[in-house]
This record gives sequence, structure tokens and C-alpha cells, in this order.
Amino acid sequence: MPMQTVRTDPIEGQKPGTSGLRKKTAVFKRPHFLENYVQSIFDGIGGVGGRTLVVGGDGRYFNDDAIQIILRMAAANGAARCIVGRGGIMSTPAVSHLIRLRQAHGGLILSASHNPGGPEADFGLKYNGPNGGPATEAVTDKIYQRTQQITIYRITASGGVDIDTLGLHDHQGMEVEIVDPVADYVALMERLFDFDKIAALFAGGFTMRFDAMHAVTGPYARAILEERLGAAEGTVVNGVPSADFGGGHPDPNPIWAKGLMDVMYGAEALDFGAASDGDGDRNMIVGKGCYVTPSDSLALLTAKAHLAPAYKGGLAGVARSMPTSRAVDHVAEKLGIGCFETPTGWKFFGNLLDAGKVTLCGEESAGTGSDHVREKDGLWAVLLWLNILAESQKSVADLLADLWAEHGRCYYSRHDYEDVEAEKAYAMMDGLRAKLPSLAGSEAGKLSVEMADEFAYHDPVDGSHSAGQGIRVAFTNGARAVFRLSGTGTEGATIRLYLEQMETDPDKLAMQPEEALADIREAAMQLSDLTAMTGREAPDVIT
Ligand code: VG1
Ligand code: CO
Repeated sequence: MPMQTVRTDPIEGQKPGTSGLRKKTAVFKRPHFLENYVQSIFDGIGGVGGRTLVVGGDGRYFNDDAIQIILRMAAANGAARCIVGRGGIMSTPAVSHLIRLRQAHGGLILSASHNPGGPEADFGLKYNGPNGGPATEAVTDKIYQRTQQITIYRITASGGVDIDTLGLHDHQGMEVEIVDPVADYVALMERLFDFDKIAALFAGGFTMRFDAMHAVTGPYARAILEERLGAAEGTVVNGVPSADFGGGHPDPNPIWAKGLMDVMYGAEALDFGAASDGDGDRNMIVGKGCYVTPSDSLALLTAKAHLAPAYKGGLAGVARSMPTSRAVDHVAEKLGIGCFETPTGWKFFGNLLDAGKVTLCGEESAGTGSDHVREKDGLWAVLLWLNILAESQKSVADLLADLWAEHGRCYYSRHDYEDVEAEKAYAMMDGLRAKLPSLAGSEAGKLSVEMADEFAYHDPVDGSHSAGQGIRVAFTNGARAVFRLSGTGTEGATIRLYLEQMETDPDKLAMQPEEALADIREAAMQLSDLTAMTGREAPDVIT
């Protein structure tokens, strides 16, 4: 078999503890860079000989070329089969589902998620394991070790695979199966939700817009919302995956999905709006004149999931990432189910889902999901919302008002300070860390600190320990501030400051979030000395 073993040098690998590797596209295109990382993944997971892998990406620039390299390397490393989405397209949740459905050994997802794409922007690659979820800490550590030691990689000498034609192909002894990336996913959604009820909602004149942000969910959303559920043609906008996402950030939040926000807050507002990110695992939900924070969305879905067939028997428990607001905690308590607080990132949810301890999970960054796959799932969240809207016959605003009346309202906002000089960001975090032991009982602005610590997680399923997962400061009035550094950026450091204020006074449930969060913001700025430490007066992005 024509095969090459190429000598190479170690690469700047993924940071330990992160899932996947994100870099500037130009870095990924450097000679041997992608190859080194792919070989490190193959070595880190104990080889791919005789195994089946799922491969797909979000369609960003370099997707096609990268898939060809991965297929040639999988063949040279002795893989039995690669299952590839037609045209190289597959959303992250669809990959997760296919790994499980086909009992594959794992999957490679080509995406930098919500980061922009194109020759000047970002590219990424992540490995998901046999349960369909992001690689565990132990596996990512092994992959990282390999990136530091690698000396050779294996690749077939030449030839490409036609990834646009459905069916079985051969690539130098390895089977390449090209599948419709949408079909199996649609079948799964159909099993979870009451499609007839949702179709009846649309037939009754319910209007919506789904903004696919020129990313991977376009084909999925068209197939489900327009073709299957009968939503009006044109419901899905920006529905064709483009190599640079139309020049934008495929990040479903009020800043980057401003067009959708303008419609939903305008004179011609529709009943429901939603958006998804680059690789289809995130969601944004907005009602008529009513943006739903991801933390509130998780709380509402937890309260109402029983209205959808898949969850009618109730939930085993819920989990949220630490910076996600505590809104869901109150719902879980009333329901009498477990509520877990995990570090940021989906891999921690995987263990809880596998162990049957939780059914729903969510993050403040607009990721929500359930035990149907081992990833967050943007369209799934949209469909669960639609199922709840169809069953309850209430508007988004009414559902939220009910939630707040019953459980209180957790005002919430995330402030991102992007591309901060890394040393300055670390120094600010170090400064806060040093203060932690003496904070409880002290005053900050108008507030008093109740508790302050650096979050560490002990995994109740596999016993692993993850330290240094963000600094949290809780105040006596129900406010909380969390500081952490992003693990997904490709330039400098991004400081994320998460602010929340629980409010149960019925007269204070309709404030502007900025107003409700003014005191906690002031306290957080004072405690961290952020402006003096970083030179930043204001955040770059507020969501
Ligand atoms: C961000 C989000 C986090 C999410 C991660 C991956 O991480 O805050 O909640 O799990 O992206 O999401 P960070 O470290 O930059 O805060 V995705 O949609 O990129 O797979
Ligand atoms: Co994503």
C-alpha cells in the first residue's frame, strides 16, 4: 500500500484540560501542523487500527482539505472505516449521535465553533470519544503528551476521496462511507418531540425565524422546521454554510445575531426567534420583544420538559456549569431532583449523563442539551422550546413571567474583556486568588461578601479532580460574581466576568438587567481592580 511515514517535530499542542485545538487557520495550514495533531490524537487514543471513526465539520474555510488529510491519515494508521457527512458537513450534535448510533470508536469534528472562519480567522479540531462526548480529561492529557513528543506521522501517499457522493468508497484499504449528515439526526428529533403538535402550531399561524448564521445548522433547520414541521419557507435565514460565515462570528448572542434581535424587537416581531453557532451545538432563544438568557432557558426547560414526549416521565437531575446562573437550582429544588455544578465545558456533563444522574444540562454560553447525545445541541433546544410553546399555548414572555413569579428572577450578564495581554490577565486572577481567604465578611462597594473561593470539581462518577476552574464570590444579598479566563480564544487572554443577582421581590421582576446588576458590577470591579490591572475601562462584549 503506498504509504508515507513523515518525520516531524513536536507542535504547540492543545492546552491541557481543553477539548480540541483552536488556532488561526494559517497555523493549521503550516506544513505538518494538522498532521501532527491528528497523529497525536490517534496515538493518544491508543491507535485507530481496525476502528471506525465519524468525521465531519462546520464547513468553514479549510474544512475540505483537512478532511482529506484526516482520511488519508486514518487509512495509513489502519482504520477500518470513516463515516463522513456528505460534503464534509456535520454538526457537533449530529456527530455525537452518529458515534453512538453506529457504535464508532470516536469522531473528529472540524470546527472552531463560534469563532469566525476564513483564511485570516480560526480553525479547530476536536476529538469525541466512544460515548459521543468530548474527550475526557485523561484522554486530552494523553493527546497533549503526544503533541509534545511526536516524531513521525503516517499518511497515504496520494489520492483523495470523493466526499460529495453518498455511499461506500475505498481509500487504500479503508472504507469511507459518505452519509447524509441530516437524516439520522432528524429521525432522533422525531422520536424526542411531538412533531404533530409542533406542526399544528405552525399550521395555526405561529411565526418564527431561525438564523443559522451561515453555519452548519442551515441544512438541519431547513429539513426539520420548513420541510418536516411546515414552518413557512424563509423561516430559516442564512441557511447555507459558508466558508467564512458571511464574514461574521457564528456566535448566537444578541451582539452577533443582531439582525434577529432587530426583527424580534421591531414592529413586525414574530412569535419566536432562534439562532445557532458554527458547529450547531449552541442556541439563542428570543420571544417577541423578549430575549431569554441561556441560564433562564435552562431553568425554563427544566421546569417544562415534561411537556415533551421524551421527558414526560420527569428528569433524573440537571447540571449546569459553574458560571451559569443559579436560576435552575431553584427549579430543581422545587422538583426535588439533583442539581450538579460542573466546570465549564461539556465533557463534565458526559459522565453525569452516562451514569444516569442527570437528564438536562446547560451553560450560560448558550449551550443546552440532554441525554439524547453527549454534546450540547442547538436545534434540540429550539425544538424543545417549540414543543413547550405548542403544549402550553403560551408566549415566550408569559412562560418567563410564570417562571420568575414562581422561582424568582436571576438577573444575569456576562462581560468579556477580549485580547487582554496574557500576563496582565493572569496577574489580575493571581491578585484575586491571593485575596480569597480574607474576603468573607468584607465589604465591596455596597455589598458584603458571604463566600469566596476558587472552584474545584470532584467528579462523582470517575473520581477525577479539576482545580482552578474560576473564582466565585457570593454576596449576602443573593448576588454573585465569577471570574475566569477563557480556554477557547486564539489571541491574548479573554477575561470573562459573570454577574448575577437573584430577585424574589414581585415588584422587582421587570427591571433592566443593567440596573439590577449595577451594584454587583461595581463590587466586582472593586474586588478585582480589573481596570487598573488590565487597562480596560469597559468590556468588549456584553451578553
Ligand atoms: C466557551 C464557553 C463554554 C463552552 C466552550 C465551548 O468556553 O464559555 O461555556 O463550553 O466555549 O463551546 P471559554 O473557555 O471560552 O469560556 V463551543 O460551542 O466552542 O464547542
Ligand atoms: Co459550538
